[in-house]
Amino acid sequence: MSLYRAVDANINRVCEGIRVLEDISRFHFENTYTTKKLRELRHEVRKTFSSNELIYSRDSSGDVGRKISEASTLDKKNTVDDIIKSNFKRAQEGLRTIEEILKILGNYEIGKKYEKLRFKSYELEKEMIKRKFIFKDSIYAILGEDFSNGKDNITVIKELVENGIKVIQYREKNRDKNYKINQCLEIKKILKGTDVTFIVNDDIDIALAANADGVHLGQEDLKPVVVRNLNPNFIIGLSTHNKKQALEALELYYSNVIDYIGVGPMFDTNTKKNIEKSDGLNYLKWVSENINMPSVAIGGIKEENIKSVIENGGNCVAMISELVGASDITEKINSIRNVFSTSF
Ligand code: 3NM
Repeated sequence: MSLYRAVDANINRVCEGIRVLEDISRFHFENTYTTKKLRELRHEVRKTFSSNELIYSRDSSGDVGRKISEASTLDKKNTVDDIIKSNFKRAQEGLRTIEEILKILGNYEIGKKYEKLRFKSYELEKEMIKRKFIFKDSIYAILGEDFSNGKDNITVIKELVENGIKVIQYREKNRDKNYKINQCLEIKKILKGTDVTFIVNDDIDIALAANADGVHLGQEDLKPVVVRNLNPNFIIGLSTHNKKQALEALELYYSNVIDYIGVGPMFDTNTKKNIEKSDGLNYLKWVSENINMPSVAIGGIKEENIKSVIENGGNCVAMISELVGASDITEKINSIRNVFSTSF
């Protein structure tokens, strides 16, 4: 009987932990995918084992752990990350207890089901940490030596990191693979120990070899699902230029194939060759109202027009020439941040 009490207490503990994560995912990150997955997990934890023994054994006022827990300050947390980590830990430890006890109470198969749920929670933890990347900052920087006034990518990336840029994409259209892989390996060394997300444009082989955090794909590149199968942990971005592509992308997001979309071009740009036209700011506005997934506006974005991007629903802007081509990158980043902080 007393062991059923531990199972009952732990089912509640696990569900409470998952509920906290669900709310962070829903209200803080506004991430439909992880919110849905967490809710499913919580329901499974509740319904996988139900027995009258659980109700009969319940005695929370006589619980010896309660006084210890009320007096403890070990549950003090400072950041959202702390809350995420500790609640996953709480859920996983609780699932482990449930699993072990059920196995010795003649419910071996159900214990195995809880074991599976514990593994699911490890996967979700990775997802949740990975998927919040796009919300870390409003600026998504893209490298390109053809646009950086003679500076090489290594020099530029150091300046970007020093100025707190959190997402950086490597995009070189006119270099050979060896040049690119060597630069990406060097960039990975520079980024070691930082919380900067490193994305490689188009080249899956280079992204894999350099152990990048993800890849950004165009509509003509390898299909996102193929890339997802190559690496379940990649952050995968996809460029979109019209409503049809955005709706297709949303399906891919819901099925966990891609993580975010590029929305563009917003304005005229000479940076990308053979660019597919879009309805610019109108397209962005439609995306912000209809496509519930992380997105980043791109194409011809400059300090002077960022305000109009924000007014049309953009909350993250990707830039090449305006950033890497700036005569003073630090000053440029500060001015752009200033537009953001005065526009919301
Ligand atoms: N993709 P700049 S526009 C790489 O619309 C790229 O998908 C676009 O460079 C798209 O900031 C673009 O210098 C070029 O205009 C962005």
